Amino acid sequence: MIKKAYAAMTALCCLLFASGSYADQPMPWQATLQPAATPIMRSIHWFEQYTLWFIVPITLFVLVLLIVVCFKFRASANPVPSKTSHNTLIEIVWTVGPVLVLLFLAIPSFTLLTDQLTLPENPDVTIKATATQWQWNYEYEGTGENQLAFDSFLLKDQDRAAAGKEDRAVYPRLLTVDNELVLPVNKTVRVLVTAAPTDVIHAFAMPSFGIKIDAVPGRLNETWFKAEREGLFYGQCSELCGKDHAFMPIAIRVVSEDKYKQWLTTAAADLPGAYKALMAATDGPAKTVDVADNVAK
Ligand SMILES: [Cu+2]
Repeated sequence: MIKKAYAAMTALCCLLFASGSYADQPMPWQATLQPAATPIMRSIHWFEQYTLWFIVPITLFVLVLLIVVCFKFRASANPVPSKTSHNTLIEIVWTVGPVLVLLFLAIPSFTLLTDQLTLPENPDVTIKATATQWQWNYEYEGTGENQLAFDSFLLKDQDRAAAGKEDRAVYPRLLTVDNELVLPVNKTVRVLVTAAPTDVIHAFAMPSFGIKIDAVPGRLNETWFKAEREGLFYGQCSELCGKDHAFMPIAIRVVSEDKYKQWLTTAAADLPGAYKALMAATDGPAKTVDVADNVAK
């Protein structure tokens, strides 16, 4: 029931956001999680709300107890304190109560963790993200001429015009990159994450997808996601990695499978050209309609 209501709210949020020129990114004064774009993130939204049903009443209950004790048992009102040291009933209640609460939290929590960490058997696309101080390198699965790999840097202000990324609502400061990761919608994507051999630890994180995983030199971590709507999604390196840690954003452009395939074929030979063609096809009014359609389905 709560899950359904929450899914409806999330869908409504997506519709509202889809009506303007908007990419999935942090908003000013945002206090909640970003709208979900994957089933895992939807579960995280649900789990957050579910946990609050325990946290809020318990916090209020403890607060009330403290206030009652402060007034009822203060020295002036209660000069001779009770010397009771044991009460079997109370001890059973305060042991069994927390055990039950922890069980109710642990079971959905471990289920969610297992879903997050269990890689789907046959991913549709595999990519590798390698972090270096301070940029990301993305490699697409493939060999020979189809091999595609490129660096993704924070886009400098002076390069915005040339890249066609002057609309700061869609291409925000400190989150916009020169080369986005382009991936198909409704497909399972496996992400291999590591850092360059002599580098430091970074982390690959995409809030709307509910993924965050360390990029460790000499070690290959795996995660996965299935984006359910098209759009431009922003994340950041999430492990303090040095002076430019705040300047190595992650941008993922989720597009239809056709557009993805077109981009992939062109990108190996002409990366800037492939982005230009893709942006012409996805940015502007066309994108707004696409996203709204997706949510409606
Ligand atoms: Cu980093």
